[in-house]
Amino acid sequence: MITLPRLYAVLDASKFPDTRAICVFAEELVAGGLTLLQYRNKNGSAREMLEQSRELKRHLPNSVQLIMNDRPDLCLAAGFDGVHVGQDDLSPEGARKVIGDSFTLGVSTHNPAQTRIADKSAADYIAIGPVFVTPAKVNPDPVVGLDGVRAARALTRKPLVAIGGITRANCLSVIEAGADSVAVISDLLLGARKSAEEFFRILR
Ligand code: 3NM
Repeated sequence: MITLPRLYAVLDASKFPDTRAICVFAEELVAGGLTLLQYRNKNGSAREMLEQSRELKRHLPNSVQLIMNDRPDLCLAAGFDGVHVGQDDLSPEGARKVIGDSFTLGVSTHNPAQTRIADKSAADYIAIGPVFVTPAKVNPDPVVGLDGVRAARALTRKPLVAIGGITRANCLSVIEAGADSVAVISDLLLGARKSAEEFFRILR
């Protein structure tokens, strides 16, 4: 069973003007204690994703785990450590065939039926969300709330990552509801280092 750090940062490429800004942001997060980062780019071409993710890898210490969103092929091509798939991407089993057993594999779920299936799947960890209203996802699923986190916790012993609208102000309640880790986009964007440090302080 893998262990997830309390803070799971999601770097959404659409929030940055260029690759340099992406790398500076990631380095700041790492200076704030971050050890696991997902690269997410819903609008870029595969070529742009590969270029940006390779640059990220080049800028960060090898001790930082890098997770590719959606694309097992780009995970391998970029030399990342794992991939995170959604309900419309390759299934966990399909993704596992591409990346093999030694890579980390996560899957997004949004309701108990999906969490049950994910629990029996090839995924190493399960994400549940959106916990709260989120500004960062187009067409999000219905908010599951803290009760949704508790329900997911009851359905799986796999590491559970909560996502969606999580901030320094509400993250402790999410961990207390049973999540092992909180995944965050927006509340890291302003002052990355300080924000990461504060998440770790609150969730120690
Ligand atoms: N996935 P923020 S919610 C990328 O419910 C993503 O699976 C979600 O961004 C899900 O921390 C979400 O700004 C957006 O709310 C998370």
